[in-house]
Amino acid sequence: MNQHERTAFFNFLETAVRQTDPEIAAALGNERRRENDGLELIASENFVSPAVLAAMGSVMTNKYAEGYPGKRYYGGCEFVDVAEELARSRATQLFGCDHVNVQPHSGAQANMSVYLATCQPGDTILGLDLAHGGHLTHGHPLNYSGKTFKVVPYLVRPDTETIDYEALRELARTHRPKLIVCGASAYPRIIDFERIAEIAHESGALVMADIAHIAGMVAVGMHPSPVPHCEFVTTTTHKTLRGPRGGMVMCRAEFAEALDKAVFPGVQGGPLMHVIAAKAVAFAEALTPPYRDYIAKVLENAKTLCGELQGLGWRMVSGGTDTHLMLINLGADGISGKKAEERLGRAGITVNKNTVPFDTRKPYIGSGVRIGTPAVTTRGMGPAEMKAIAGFIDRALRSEEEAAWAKVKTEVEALARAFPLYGQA
Ligand code: DSN
Repeated sequence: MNQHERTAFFNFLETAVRQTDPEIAAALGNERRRENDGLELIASENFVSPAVLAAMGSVMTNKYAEGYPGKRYYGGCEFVDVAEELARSRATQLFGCDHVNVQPHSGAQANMSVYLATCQPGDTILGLDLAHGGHLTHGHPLNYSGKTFKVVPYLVRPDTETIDYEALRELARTHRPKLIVCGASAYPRIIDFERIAEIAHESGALVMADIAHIAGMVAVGMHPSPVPHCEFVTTTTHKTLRGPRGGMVMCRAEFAEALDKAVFPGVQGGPLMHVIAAKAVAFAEALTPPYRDYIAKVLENAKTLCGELQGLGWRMVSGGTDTHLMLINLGADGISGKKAEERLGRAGITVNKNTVPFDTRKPYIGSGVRIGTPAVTTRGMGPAEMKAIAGFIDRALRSEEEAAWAKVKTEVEALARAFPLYGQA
């Protein structure tokens, strides 16, 4: 689509909504403008293509299709079956897995399905601690995973702030878990899935790798794949994969039946067929050479942005990044992550506060901010823009006055508008 067609497409969508619901139409228009005019640096966010968006906003939202292609509990599924089969075969091709279930509505439900397929309530699981980069669904006490299972968290090393694989081995030997969960939400380094699988298997555990953040890199071979080593691999589809908001699970052939039963009827009812159609579109996009180039640029941009921030005096967790994300450690005496998120927000830069390893602040406050390059790279930004963005972040974080943030915001908007999104001028 060229710029003119994009503008017409998005205006049409908003006009269609405006005729029945002007309030939601206004919110949609404002969100489109917010996305266009600001710098989106939340590491888990991205901008989908018009094709993905169109598939999501399609007639397949109307269809009930409990079950799986060729074996549904409702009639009239012949075309949604086509969508799900395409999503499955493309995902299998993308990741080289034996089996995939593309129905999970989210990453949380993908993970829940694996727990249901492998564990009983009260079983022991090991997961990376939330403050050390893990995820709520990897065993946090407030999450179903922490409430249902006996969870033993593992940590990063205090010196390198990278996963302490030897301590993990000791925990596995001591606790004999049913499942070791690996993968992370806020971890900037390569994860050695092969080593974790070896640790798990030596203590009789299964392994689930949650690659929600790094799926794009795994798909194009720019991060080692867990698929040959781990029994289960879960992901979301909307982060680096740049598809619709949703989840999926890959597994070895021997677990296919148990997994499919865990997703439906175990965890979910009717699948979101419009989202599954959009997943198929995103996977087709991810199988093309331009997507590979995109991921290479995401990584290059992350390295550049991280290096520039370090040059400006900011301390980065683990001393750098191998991935699409980085974490600034603001320090126990510095401004909190919450305050940093607010300051950057006033300057038109969207990030999220985050805990850092061994944080003394609570998660809602945190001592860090997480920054990622997938969304700005989708807009076409490169190393020159990363250098400018590092300067904006530095100025916004060090300022204490509204006028200073407003000045940065003007510059942020000028940069953002030079890389228009979704047909905006
Ligand atoms: N909320 C996601 C993230 O930002 O990493 C994980 O669920």
